[in-house]
Amino acid sequence: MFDSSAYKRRREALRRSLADRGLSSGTVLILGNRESPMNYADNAYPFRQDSSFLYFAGIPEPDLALTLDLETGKSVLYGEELSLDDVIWTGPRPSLRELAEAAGLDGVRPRASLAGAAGSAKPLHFLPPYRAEHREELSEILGIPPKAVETKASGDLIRAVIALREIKEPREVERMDAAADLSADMHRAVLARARPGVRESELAARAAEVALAGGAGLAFPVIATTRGSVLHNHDHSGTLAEGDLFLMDMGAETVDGYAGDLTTTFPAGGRFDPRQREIYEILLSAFRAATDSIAPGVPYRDVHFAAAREIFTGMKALGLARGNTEEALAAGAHALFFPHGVGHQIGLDVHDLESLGEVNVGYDGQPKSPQFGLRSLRLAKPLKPGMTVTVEPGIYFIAPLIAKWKAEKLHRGFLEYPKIEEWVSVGGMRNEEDWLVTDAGARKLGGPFDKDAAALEAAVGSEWKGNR
Ligand SMILES: [Mn+2]
Repeated sequence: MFDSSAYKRRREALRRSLADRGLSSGTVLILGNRESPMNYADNAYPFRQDSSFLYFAGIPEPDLALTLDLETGKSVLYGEELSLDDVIWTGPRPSLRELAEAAGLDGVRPRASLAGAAGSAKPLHFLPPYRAEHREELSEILGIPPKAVETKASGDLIRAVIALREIKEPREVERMDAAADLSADMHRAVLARARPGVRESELAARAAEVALAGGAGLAFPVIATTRGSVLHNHDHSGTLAEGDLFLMDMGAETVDGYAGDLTTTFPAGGRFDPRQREIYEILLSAFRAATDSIAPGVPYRDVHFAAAREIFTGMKALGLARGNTEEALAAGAHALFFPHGVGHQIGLDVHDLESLGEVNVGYDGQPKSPQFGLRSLRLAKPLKPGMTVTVEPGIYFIAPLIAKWKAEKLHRGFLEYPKIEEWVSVGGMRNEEDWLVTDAGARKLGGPFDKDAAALEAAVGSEWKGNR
């Protein structure tokens, strides 16, 4: 946890921001998460506190709730003291009063009294629930059906929380740097152990080992695969073979909840073949075009298109595409190779704030484009200093997608299907780093991590060569 003054200041800033939006009465309710059963009640998933609760109270314990009275500014922690029975199984934890003190909260009340207190609050401001138990609890508090709960979530609260959380404080940037560094260590460890014959699951395990040994956890389930053209491939049953590309998209979460999210693609045998190398160089130039364009005031949509432009231009140079690049980008032809967005905000959530609605977080409430490719862009709005984002262009040869577009004669003026089909064996690749928007432009989070082809080739399997 940070110092209690950090949380006090954040709650005060929230109250001011809501007042600026004309909201100065009623109560804000932020529900902490509960344990979530995996296959029976006592066998739970690893506990993860709600990120907004972490932001405003910092306490990583289950079954808590926080209220903020907008008139008085007083905040209350709702929870139950552990019984002796609990302590036998879980060990002691600080008393509620000590927890409240650590978070700079004004008082504590029994968790059981929350429904009554929240039910009488006029009005009650809450965030949209993403867990069934919160939907159910809010449904009971409000006396409305569970399905109606989302529609009653406070738009002003959503916008105020986004405005606060998306600008990282210096102490948060420090944690984001740490998350990026530990995530890079996971990637380096996998690079060092990779060679033909090693199983994907061994490399996934190696990555998790580094995260856990670093005192952290995983920010999201590991992607570690020789089939990089499957965008979110969580299968680890394959074995690395000479000629394969290996794609790993994984990151650590620090003990206080900050996420790293990096992707590296490298040749399993330590040498890109000529075609893989050509595409990898295009990927890196797309990546650099994207990071070079990050600056305050620049819409992230432009960063997306900076990468897309390099990819399409590169494909033209290889004879896989043709025509006017700007027209191709406007039509969405590049999305055959780059069907996802160039990145998203990152912070306490790996897709930061996504539970508050992608259109609110990434588009300032404006509608998203329905166009294939562009519709997967999670962040399009202008950047501000203090925002932390991922930059993750990718280039893929997705056989079913190519076959479908070819059959439908889609973007025939821009895409050379027979030529593209010759390159399908390259599969897919993505490169991802986490970046901070600064007053002057942007900087990478965490220390250097050389992604040049030669540097990756040298690092692959170094553990076996004993040269590191
Ligand atoms: Mn990402």
